[in-house]
Amino acid sequence: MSSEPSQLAVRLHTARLARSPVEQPPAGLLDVAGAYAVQAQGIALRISDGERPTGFKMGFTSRAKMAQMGVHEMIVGLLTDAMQVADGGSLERVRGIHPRVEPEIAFLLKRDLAEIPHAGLLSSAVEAAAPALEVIDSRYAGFRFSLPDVIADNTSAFSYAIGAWQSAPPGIENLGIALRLDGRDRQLGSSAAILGNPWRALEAAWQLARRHGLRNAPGSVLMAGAATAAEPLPTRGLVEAEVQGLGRVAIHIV
Ligand code: OOG
Ligand code: MG
Repeated sequence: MSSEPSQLAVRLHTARLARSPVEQPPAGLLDVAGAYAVQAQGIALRISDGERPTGFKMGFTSRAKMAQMGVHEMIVGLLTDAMQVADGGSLERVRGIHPRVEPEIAFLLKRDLAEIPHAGLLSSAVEAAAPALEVIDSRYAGFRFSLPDVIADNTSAFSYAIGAWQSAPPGIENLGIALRLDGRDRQLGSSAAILGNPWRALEAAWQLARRHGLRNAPGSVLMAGAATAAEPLPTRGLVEAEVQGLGRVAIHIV
């Protein structure tokens, strides 16, 4: 195994395509800035495969997720069109290595966050909100990673689905959130678990995007991060997230 940071992006890209996990890089190989550089190399590989960026995803914005994965700092990753599944659409379980699913809230961005000069203007960048599902799939063996490892692996991004956008969403500060598998509640939480208020995920994304030079086109998505721990993705069946007052989104696992 090579321990060069520049080769890690290729190893992770190949692991995803081959559905075969890789070992974590040696501790200390990467710092956070170096990990975002590896993430950017990985995105460039996906773009050269014909994919198009569709937005950002925040990670570790809730204590439930931090505790589940043992990482205690927020992270940001990039979404592409190849990851998107339509609401009501199907996702092939075999495309993943060891996928997990989590309930989220998504924002539709009408402006590039990098162009917003201060946090007080951030709400002007948001067009709408929607319930969302994220399917994560670490490219590391055992779904184990350090903070730089998971950043380099584009924050385990694998697939996502978004429900109907609501342009005048109800107050989203404290809404009940459920993750259901075949109609059974598997995780229950509140949007308040996301940094105390999911709008704070927007500010955190803005800060990280500025720090790491990420840009987004108008019409991009921002996933605020899971409100609950993730569940293993079932081999078949219906996976659904419902956010009280905001609606539901479901995908079929085939
Ligand atoms: C990293 C991604 C975290 C979230 O919503 O907190 C994330 C992982 O858990 O593998 O997407
Ligand atoms: Mg997530």
